[in-house]
Amino acid sequence: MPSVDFRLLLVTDRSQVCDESLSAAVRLAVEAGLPAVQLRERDLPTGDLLALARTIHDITKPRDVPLLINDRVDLALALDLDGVHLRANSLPVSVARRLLGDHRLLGVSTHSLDEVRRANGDGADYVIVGPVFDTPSKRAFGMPLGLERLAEVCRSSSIPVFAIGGITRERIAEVRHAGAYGAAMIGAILGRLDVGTAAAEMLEALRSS
Ligand code: 3NM
Repeated sequence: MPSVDFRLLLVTDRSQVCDESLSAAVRLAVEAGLPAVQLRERDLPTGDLLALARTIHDITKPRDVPLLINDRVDLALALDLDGVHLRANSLPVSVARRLLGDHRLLGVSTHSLDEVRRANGDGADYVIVGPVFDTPSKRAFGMPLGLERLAEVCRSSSIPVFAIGGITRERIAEVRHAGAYGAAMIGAILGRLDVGTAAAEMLEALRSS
C-alpha cells in the first residue's frame, strides 16, 4: 500500500489562479515545498485535461511530489499518475482499486461520519472531509461541518483525514487540534499572488501545529 506521507494537499481550480497559468502556479508551490497535488479541473474536456495533467506531472514527478487526479482512473493509468481522488458518485473504491492496483493512492471526498466510515471499510487510503468552514463554492450544500463534527469524524477514522473548506493558515492549527492528519485547500494557496510564499506559510503552519 502507498503511504500518505504528506500533510498538505493542494487541490486545483485554475479559475482561482491570479496571475499565471495553473501549471506555473503549481510549479511555484512545488518549488516552495508543496508535498502533494490533486488535479481537479472537472469542466475540462478529456484531451485538454490529459495535456494539463501531463504538463503538471512533468513538474511534480522529478520532485517526487505525488500527483492525484479527480475521478479519472483512465488518465491516472495513461500517465502513470500517483493516485485518484474519488467523489461520492464516482466509481466505487473497490472498482477503482482493482483498476489502479495497490501501489497507487486512492482518496475519497466525504461529508459525513457515515461516508467516512464507508471509505474506511472500502479500503481508501485517505479521506478528505468538508466543508469544515464556510467556502463560496460549497454554500449550496448547507452548513459547514465545523470543528466539533470534524473531531468526531477524525476519532472514527483509522485512515488519514484531510480537512477541506475555508482552510487558512490560521485555521490549520484548529483542524490539526481537532484530529485532522492534514489539510487540503484551493484558495489559500492558488488565490494568492505569491503562491510560493502561501505554500511555504501553510507548510510552516502544519509543521508547528
Ligand atoms: N471540496 P477552499 S470544499 C473542492 O467539502 C472542495 O468536499 C470540498 O476550497 C468538500 O480551500 C472544497 O478555497 C473547496 O475553501 C475548497
